[in-house]
This record gives sequence, C-alpha cells and structure tokens, in this order.
Amino acid sequence: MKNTTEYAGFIPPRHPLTHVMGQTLTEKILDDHLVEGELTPGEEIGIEIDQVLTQDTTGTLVWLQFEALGLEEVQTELAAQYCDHQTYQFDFKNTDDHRFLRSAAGTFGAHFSRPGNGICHNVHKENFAAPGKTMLGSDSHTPTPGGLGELAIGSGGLDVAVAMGGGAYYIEMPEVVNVRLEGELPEWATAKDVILELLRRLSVKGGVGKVLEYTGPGVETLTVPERTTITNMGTELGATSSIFPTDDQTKDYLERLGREDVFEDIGPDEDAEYADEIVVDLSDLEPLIAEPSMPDNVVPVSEVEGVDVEQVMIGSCTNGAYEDILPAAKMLEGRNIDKKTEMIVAPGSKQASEMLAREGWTAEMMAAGVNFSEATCGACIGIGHVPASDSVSLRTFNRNFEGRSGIEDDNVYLCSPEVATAAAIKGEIVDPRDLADELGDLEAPGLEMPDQYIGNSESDLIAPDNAVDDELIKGPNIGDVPLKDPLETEVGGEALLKMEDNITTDHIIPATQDILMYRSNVPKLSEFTLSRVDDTFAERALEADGGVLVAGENYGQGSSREHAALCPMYLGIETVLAQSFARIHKANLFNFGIVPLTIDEETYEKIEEGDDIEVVDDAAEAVKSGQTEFTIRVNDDWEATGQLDASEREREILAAGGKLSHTKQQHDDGGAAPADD
Ligand code: MIC
Ligand code: SF4
Repeated sequence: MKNTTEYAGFIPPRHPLTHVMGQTLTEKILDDHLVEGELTPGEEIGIEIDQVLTQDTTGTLVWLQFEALGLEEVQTELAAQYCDHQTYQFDFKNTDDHRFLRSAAGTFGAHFSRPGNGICHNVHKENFAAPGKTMLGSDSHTPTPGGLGELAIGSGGLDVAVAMGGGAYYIEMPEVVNVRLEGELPEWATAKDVILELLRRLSVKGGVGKVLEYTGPGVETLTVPERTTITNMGTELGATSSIFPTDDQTKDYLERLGREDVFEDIGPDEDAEYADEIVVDLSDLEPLIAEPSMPDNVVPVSEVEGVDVEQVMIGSCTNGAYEDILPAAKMLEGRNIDKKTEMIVAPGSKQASEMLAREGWTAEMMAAGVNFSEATCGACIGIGHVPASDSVSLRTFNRNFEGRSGIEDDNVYLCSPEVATAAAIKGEIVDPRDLADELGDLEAPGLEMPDQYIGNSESDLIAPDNAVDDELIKGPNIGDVPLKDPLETEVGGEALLKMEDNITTDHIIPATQDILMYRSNVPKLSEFTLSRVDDTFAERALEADGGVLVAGENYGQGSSREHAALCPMYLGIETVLAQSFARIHKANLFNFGIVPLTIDEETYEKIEEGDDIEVVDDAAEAVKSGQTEFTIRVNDDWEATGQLDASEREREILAAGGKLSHTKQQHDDGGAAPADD
C-alpha cells in the first residue's frame, strides 16, 4: 500500500480482499484493486492503478499537470513515457516536446521510450504488460495489453497525472459482457476480422459502459499478438476495456519475450455471471473490411472487390507488429506490387523493424516495391503518407474517421495485413482467397512469432535509474495549463454549433501535423477547435465570450485527448448538450469544468444553431446539491430538460471549475500532498 491519505481521491487503504463466488476476470482484478465503492454496474468505483502509460501528444499536458499539482515523484509501480505519434519532428516544437518529455520522465521517475522506438501500445505490450495488473493510459488504445490479462483503461491526461501521483482512478463500474469464442479461424481470416465482425454487429457505440471479456474454446486457438489486435480495437466499440484470460498461449508469448516471471494464471470463475453474452464462431469468419469513414461500416471484402487502390499501409498499434508484417512479407516473396499502388510499412516498434531486417524480410519487401517508414503512429493521424485526392487507401489501422488521414473527403478502408497486401499485389480490392485462386501459388501465410524477441537497447528505452535529466527542460512553445474559475450561477449562451451523431475528438481537435505541434500551447491550439466542422467556430466562440455546443449521440468518441475539452473550456464553452457522450470525453468535460447535459431527441431536433440557451437553475448550487434535471430555456420561448448524470465526486469537480482547480483547492484546504506516503 503506497498511500493512506484520503486527500482528493488519493488512495485510502484497499478493501480487504474478499472472495465472492462467481466473479468474472474483470471483477476479480477490480476487486483486487478496489479502494472505494462497490462492483455494481453503474456505480462509481475508485481503483488503484499499477502501471501508467503516456505518449508524446498527450504526455506534455500530463507532466505539466503533474507539476502543477505539486507532485514530485511517480508513485505507481511503473510509469512509461513514449514518443510515438509525431516522431518525424517536422517542427522544433515537436522536438522540444520530446526533450521536455525525456526531462519529465527523468525528473519524476518514469521509463522513457525515445522517438522512433515504437508505438506506445506495442512497446508497452512487449516490455511491461503483466497479467492481473491495472493500467491507466492517456491514449484511447491503452486496453491493448488486455490480450495478456491486464486490465488497461484509457483516460484523459489529468486522470493519468493524478494516478501517477498515487491517486485512485474513478470510473463507473462497467457491465462485463462475455464474448464467447468458438471454433477456429479458417485460412485467410484473422484476428482483425474478429474485431471487425464485432464492430459490424455492435457499432461504434455498442461497447460504451462495458468491458468485453473473451471466453470459450476459441480463446486457446488465438496467440497473444492476435488477442492484442482484438483488445486494441475494442476501443472502436467504445468499450471501457477488453480482456482475455491467461493460459499456455500467454506463457508461451512471455517466454519468447524473456518475461515469463510475470506470468499469472488468471481467468473468470466457472460460475461467473455476465451482463450479456455474444457468441462469435471463429470458423464462420471471412476476410472483412470497414468502408469509409467509420470503423463499423463493415462488409465482407468480396462485396467491394474491384475498387481501385492507390495506397496500402501496414502499421499502427492494431496491426503493426512483427507478426502482422511477416504475413505481408511472405505474401510478397518473389512478387511485385501493382505499379499504380504504393505500399508503405510503418512498423509498430523498432524491435519489429530490426527483427524483420535481420531476417531478410525487409529486403524481400523492398524488392517487391514496398517502402518502409520509421516506427511511428504518423500516417494514422495524417502525419505523412497522406492519400492522393479522390483516391482509395487500404490500411491495417483502427480508425478511418473522415479527414484523419490528412485530406478531407478521404476514402480510407480498414482491413487485415493479408487483405491489404492482396490489394497491393492486384492494385484493387480483392478477397485474398480469390487472389490465391487466381495466382495459383499464393498460400495463406498464417501467424508466426519469433522464437525469441530481441530486447530494446538501453538508449531507446531508458529506465528511471538510467535517466538523462533530473530537471524539466521547457522550450518556448510549452505553456502553462489554464485554470478555470469555479462554476458560475448562470450557465448558457448562444448555441454556437449544432452537430450530428458520432462527432469524434478528431473533429473537435484534429491531430494532423499543422495542429498537433501546438499540443503544449493551449491558447494557440484552441484556434483550431472544431475547425473540421466549422472553421469560424473558434473566432465566434471568443467573440461571444463563451456559449453552448449541441450534438447528437456518442459525442466525443475516439481519442482520449483532453485537449478536446480543454480547448472548448479555454474558449469559454460552459455546457455541452448532447443526446449521449463517449466515456473518456465525458470524464474530460468534468475534468475541465464543462457541464455535460444529456437531452432527448426531440429537444435536439428543436434546437437550432444561433438559439439562445439558458440553464435556468442556479448552476453552481444545482450541481453541488445533486440535482439531476436542469431546465433549459431556449430563446426565452420554450423549455426542455437536460439531464446531469454525475457522481458526487464529479459534481464537486464541476463546481470547482475542473479537476486541477478542485485538487489544488483540496490541497490548499490542508489535504496531504498526494506523494506523501
Ligand atoms: C488517436 O489514435 O486518435 C490518438 C492520436 O492516439 C489519440 C491520442 C491523442 O489524441 O494524442 C487517442 O487515441 O487517444
Ligand atoms: Fe497511434 Fe494510431 Fe494507435 Fe492512436 S490509433 S496510438 S495514432 S497508431
């Protein structure tokens, strides 16, 4: 037990471990880490976090907030800072961010993974993921190590900063859903098709408020790299996390990594009770593809055969591992890619690059016409390899939100490495089974792991006791994190923007290079707020000195970036009225003092952009007193109800003007410092 203070959510003693019969694996891990609340779905629980992960585009704010909270040393078992999203360093601001992050990792006690060493989820999975642990990460694909039985959750950076300082992480107890796998994948069907099938069935909001727990006889047929493709992309379902039990496959993978000492045999009780069950028969799966521009637009590849393809990309945290690139290399052995199609491989880790190079596969692919990038997120968020106008790009990534590739009206399809490589060979979308029939000598590559993975060099993954710096280095672009005043009594203003369903954080704060370099400079970054929906928005918000945002279902899906709440807050937005909110974004709105009110469809339809919205109740008082229904008066003409679904803790945070102000306030009122043991 690291911390026994009750200050601002910093960890009180854990509940004594009581074994309740019939627990799911998720419940077991949560029970083991529970510091507040009960494991009843919908109730708020506080859990202790063992590991944290942060990356370059969310990490600068994490450490600036860690510093602003007066914290001095990482308190979790492990913290790791990765530099992976913008590793090309087109601008000194990116390089300054990386240097700042190295200095923060050294100063506060985190591992530091250098730019180019790989994507956080890949490097973390290979070096640190451990069964039975909890992890919090300031990236939405943090659940990836669920493939090894770790319960990993994505959140905003401020929650990560607090957890790193020894604070509990608060979350609504999710429902645990049993995804029962049966059968075995046939040739040419892959783990990517398992998760695409779930997206086809459940949609991008089908997993909200849920942990997907994989069980059944199909589990043992999947290797850990296949499992992590599935847990990684559970994020696209909106799920809180996804998890597999551990078994011989887990042990085998950890042995190949030289980390078998962290193995633990964990799984659900035989009589575990689940909120719901979904059965997927792996034997029925076939190659699938998500059409533009939502990951749930899934159809069989055979239905879209013949579409011309100008670009194919293999990479990302979903399918950029050694085990994902090797099948492509095998398919390309002795062949050429089509001459009008470019194929780029962006490995998920430098380790994968190095192994493929040492084994000669890189040369084989290059000879086939493939180009290699450094290990980076890059193109996944429109940094490099932007598709040509009016062209089709097939990617093994996890998101194809409109414009994310760096060009408006893009046509990005998501698929497995096998489907992507088949398209590169043929120059058009083709079911690899049909291509195999056509070519006669193309065999299904299957999945192969190296006997022994090579390790990271000490200078690429720097341990805290080997740190380069012991003080923070801030370049001129690295600013302070703005604080908001406590919630006012009157909340409202002009409805500055009315948006549709499924607005992503890529709409709210795009991640492309021109914008990404301002992630540590909130005033500048705010100028781009919602520019992808309406490029006059930021200016109008500043002129209006605040206002209201209106949206449909699932507002804020996608990334964990807290900038999507922080920038609207900076522009003076006080409330968002939406039909429903994505989990991480809603938590970020609380953290930055913006009131998220849920409205019904009729109210949504009736409100128009430009309407004058007034929350009639004394907002500060109503939020504090636990009021759930708020009266919204529109144009002084008609009234509707907005629902505030918030825990007592979230209400306190809102009233204080956000989590940073709230935590500081608690501190000033005499609470113990979070780092106090
Ligand atoms: C993403 O895939 O959208 C990102 C870029 O990794 C984000 C993090 C960020 O915005 O920096 C995420 O998934 O949380
Ligand atoms: Fe990086 Fe893309 Fe994965 Fe986000 S989804 S962490 S940008 S590779």
